[in-house]
Amino acid sequence: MKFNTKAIHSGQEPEKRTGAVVVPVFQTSTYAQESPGKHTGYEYSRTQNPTREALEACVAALEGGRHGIAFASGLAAEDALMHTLSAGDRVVCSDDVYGGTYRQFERVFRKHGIDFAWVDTSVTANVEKALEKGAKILWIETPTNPMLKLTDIRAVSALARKAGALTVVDNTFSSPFFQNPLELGADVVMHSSTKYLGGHSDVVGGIIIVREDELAQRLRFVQNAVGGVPGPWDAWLVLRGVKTLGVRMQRHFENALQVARFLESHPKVERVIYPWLESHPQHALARSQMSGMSGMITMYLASDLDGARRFLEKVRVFTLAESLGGVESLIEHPAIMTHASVPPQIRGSLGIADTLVRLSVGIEDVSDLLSDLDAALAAV
Ligand code: P1T
Repeated sequence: MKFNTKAIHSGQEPEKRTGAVVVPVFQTSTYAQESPGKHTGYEYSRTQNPTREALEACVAALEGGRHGIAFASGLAAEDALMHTLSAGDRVVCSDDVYGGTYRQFERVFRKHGIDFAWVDTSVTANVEKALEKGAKILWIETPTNPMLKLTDIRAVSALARKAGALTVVDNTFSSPFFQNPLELGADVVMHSSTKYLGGHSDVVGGIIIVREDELAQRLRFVQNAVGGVPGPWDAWLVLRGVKTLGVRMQRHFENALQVARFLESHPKVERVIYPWLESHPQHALARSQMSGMSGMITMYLASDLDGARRFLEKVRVFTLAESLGGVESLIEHPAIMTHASVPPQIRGSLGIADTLVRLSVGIEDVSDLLSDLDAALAAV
């Protein structure tokens, strides 16, 4: 089966008792047992829930994995992966990641004895060097949030395998429609399903996809033992979103490419970063490991913080808000908003400057997006 067919059918057989075509919301915390320990396979909703299972099976199929394990947020999914480690373990990690990922690793797990080495994984040689000291996990975000740097998934997964480390890819910025890390050699894919998977900015969620049964079992154990599960309604909302993932991503891509080209030619914009522009330094890598790009664009304004503020206050079709990946276009200021939890010095070294603006291009009519940006750029 191809992508859109899987998105609509995987894990979503008509319900057995009534034939309901849409997977029902099993809004129940517990399940009746016939005799102690004699049950239908469902005991308690933290442990098993049919709505959540449908979502897990569907996204696993989209990523080419065998197991999906869903969580209440992207950060809860990351937390579960970190809980498979022990004190003394080391993680080699992309230096440019979502601010909340940095905060969780540095401020929650470091004090439990996990060591994090932050490296620019867009340079494969840096990864090779960092793995020399050993690691349990190589954690990459590609494209990164917010600088849209890419890591060569094939190359670094092979290095990690040799070093005995698992490769985890945060695939949130691509979605499974444009990039499938497991097929490129990674061991684990993680998504904030709050973003493209859900697609409508109405639910927070996270999911992990793996191929190996043993690793899946360890993660299932953490899902149940730690308990960061999504409720059935939230699982249902993400599953509904996933059905249209393919058509939405195509439109995000079309719109974003036009917006990126428009911004690149605009005198108030100093530099546009979008992996599908020929000007992106890793455009060739983008074409070799992705089949297209989402609606995420980053740009430097030819201005200062005040100019950036005026621009962000002036947009009308774009909404000034954190998050991304919904049908509506969003825009934000990483240094003040999504990456405020990254220390200023590190932000500076990554390029997260006061004039940096991040766009999540939605699926509206692109002419309205272009005129909105043009009008707001006049205020810069
Ligand atoms: O917000 P949550 O569902 O917990 O997911 C965290 C997360 C993980 N990975 C990436 C790449 C992300 O972008 C995020 C969340 N990011 C935002 C809220 C944001 O505006 O960038």
